[in-house]
Amino acid sequence: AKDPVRVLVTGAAGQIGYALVPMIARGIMLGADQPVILHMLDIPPAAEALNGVKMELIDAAFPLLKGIVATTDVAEACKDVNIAVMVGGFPRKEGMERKDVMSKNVSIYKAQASALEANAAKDVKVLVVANPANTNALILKEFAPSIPEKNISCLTRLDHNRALGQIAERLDIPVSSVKNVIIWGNHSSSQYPDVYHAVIDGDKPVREAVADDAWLDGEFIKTVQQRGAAIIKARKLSSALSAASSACDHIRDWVLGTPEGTWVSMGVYSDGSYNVPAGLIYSFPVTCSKGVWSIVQDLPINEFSRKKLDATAEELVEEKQLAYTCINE
Ligand code: NAX
Repeated sequence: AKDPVRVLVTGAAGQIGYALVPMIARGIMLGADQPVILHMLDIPPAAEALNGVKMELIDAAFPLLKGIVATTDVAEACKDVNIAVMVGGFPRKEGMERKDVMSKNVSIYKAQASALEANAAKDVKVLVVANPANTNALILKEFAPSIPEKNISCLTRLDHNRALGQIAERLDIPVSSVKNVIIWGNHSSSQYPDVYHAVIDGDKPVREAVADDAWLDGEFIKTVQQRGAAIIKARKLSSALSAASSACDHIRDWVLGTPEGTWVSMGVYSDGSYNVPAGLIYSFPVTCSKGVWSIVQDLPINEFSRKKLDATAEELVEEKQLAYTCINE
């Protein structure tokens, strides 16, 4: 039998946490033959709720779940973890300035970066979900210099899956028939959902199948960009089950590899590919093999796409500057 993998979920008493931890304990993230030990972190005001989640995990009697660490101590939570899914953060509340939210998250991610660096397994893989996801991941990278930059990522897989879903709905085909959409850039409404390279049934271009450029260049993009807001409007709560499921997809593909001929979207540290400024956490098309992601190279980018890749990069440059202002204050 395999040794258990230690998986940290921060913000585990929250909505995404509640959907995510049972998926991990059922083997959806790391495979049906991979035992796990769950590490769950939340803050003291949520300690009682966190303990309730722990009680339910015990009650669910998951065969793969070999242990539970539920704590409000960051160092304890990070001890020897192999995978860290960072869902905890400071949410934007009505009337709050962007800078105030950034400042709160900068201090959280700075502290958690140090805790991971000091306590996690040396080859820990980190996925940041909490918003602003790309910039939180960048802060984490900057303050955990001994964690390789290749091991730090943020979640744009939900946006990727939303794009697959919209194409499937439009064509009335199963979502499994659609692949190779791309989310470029920031996990925000400036993201660019790109279907120029997407295909259905293995090789038919999505643009040919849909045969409606106005829809693809307009409503489709907007729907994906605004999907989070639409979910809040409908549910009066933000996306949780889809976010949790996509976080599992992200880690599973990263650890176990992407299928041949398929790429996915991940927010990763830019090396300057596609003329995206180096030093940002930016969502790219990636393939994964043996636990390592690589940016898919040499896709042709037309003028329409170029503008959108640049606009979302520009927003990330601004976020980075704002984050640094907060660090230096
Ligand atoms: P909730 O408010 O339900 O849960 C957040 C949890 O984090 C709470 O239990 C809170 O006590 C805890 N927390 C706060 N500060 C913490 C800290 N310093 N250490 C540990 N835990 C801490 O939010 P939820 O709906 O679960 O969303 C979590 C985050 O995911 C939010 O930042 C949200 O914006 C972000 N999202 C990101 C998505 C993505 O695709 N990247 C999509 C879904 C989601 O909106």
